[in-house]
Amino acid sequence: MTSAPCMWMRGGTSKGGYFLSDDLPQDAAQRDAFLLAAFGSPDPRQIDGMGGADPLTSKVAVVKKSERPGIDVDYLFLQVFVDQAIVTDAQNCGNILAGVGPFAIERGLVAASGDETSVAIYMENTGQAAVALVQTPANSDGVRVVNYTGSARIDGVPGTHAPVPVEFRDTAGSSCGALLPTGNAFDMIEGVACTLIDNGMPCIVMAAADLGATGYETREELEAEGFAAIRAKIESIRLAAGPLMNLGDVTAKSVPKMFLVSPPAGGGAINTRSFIPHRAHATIGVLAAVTVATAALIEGSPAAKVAVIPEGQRKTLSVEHPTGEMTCVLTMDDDGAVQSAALLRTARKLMDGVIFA
Ligand code: NQM
Repeated sequence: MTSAPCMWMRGGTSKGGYFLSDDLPQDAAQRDAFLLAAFGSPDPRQIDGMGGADPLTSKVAVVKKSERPGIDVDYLFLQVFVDQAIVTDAQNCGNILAGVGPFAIERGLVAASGDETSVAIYMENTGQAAVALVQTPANSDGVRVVNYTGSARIDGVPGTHAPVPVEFRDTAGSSCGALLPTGNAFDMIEGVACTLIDNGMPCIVMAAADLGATGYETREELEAEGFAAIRAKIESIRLAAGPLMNLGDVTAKSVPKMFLVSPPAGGGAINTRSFIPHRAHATIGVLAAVTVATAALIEGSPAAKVAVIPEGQRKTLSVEHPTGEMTCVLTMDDDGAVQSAALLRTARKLMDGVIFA
């Protein structure tokens, strides 16, 4: 296969290619070879392909109509590594998820049903569901179409766009089998207190101060030579923690994500810097934000020690990141476990055409 129909979209603070499942090779090895060639990987500049030379812009959504009860579409997320010949389905992506509802309506997999269309999405990577609300007003011909313009603003994206609120339920243990795969609020790894946690994204949460960081560095500072020793320590913690999180050898995997947390600096609940897992994130992952916010609620954890948590069974937690914040609304059950998480994203159609490998 040398070409395929593809829509290029921004989903939240990420960007990538959205494909109908039928438009890609069904054999995973052939599909991955096609995507590597189409994105221009492996190459740090991805000069011979469509990838944006950054893990946040080298992403794929594969979407199909679902046969599952109560679900509209199935979404498989694929991370195309930039500088290695790897395409992995070992993680989910809540930012790219924000474009899946609009894409499904654009491609006719879901009929627009009112001014807002609810799209129930099964996330194949983790076997869990999310519901996205997409604006679908009628145009001058009376036809309902996806609207991308509006006044919703998310940090990390210039301007304002139509809101795409997304709700997740039952995300605990999405990839690790349990919220806390070791059963502990924290484990000591290489002398650092680490919460090994998965509420939608496998993450390791550590106090920035325990690693000799402030936690308020810019993305550039986190990726600079002066931070190399801390990055090396973070990677050796990650490799040691992978098997403890039921993820096996994570050398060539994009999970777990690595979090440095510190007290909020902008009136939020907690401040974060993340490695995904080698490049520093420009903002924060969606499911990663849900997971870190959940870590902040675990008594005795490094995150709880620096977080400012409001009272109540429904908590609005502003998770600060290098270029702003992401607000997560967590609803807890009577036992204090997080039952659902809601977040605001936006998405935009950038290009619709044919991609060549
Ligand atoms: O955690 C980047 C992103 C992500 C993942 C990454 C994400 C999530 O910001 O749900 O969205 O962690 O590789 O797109």
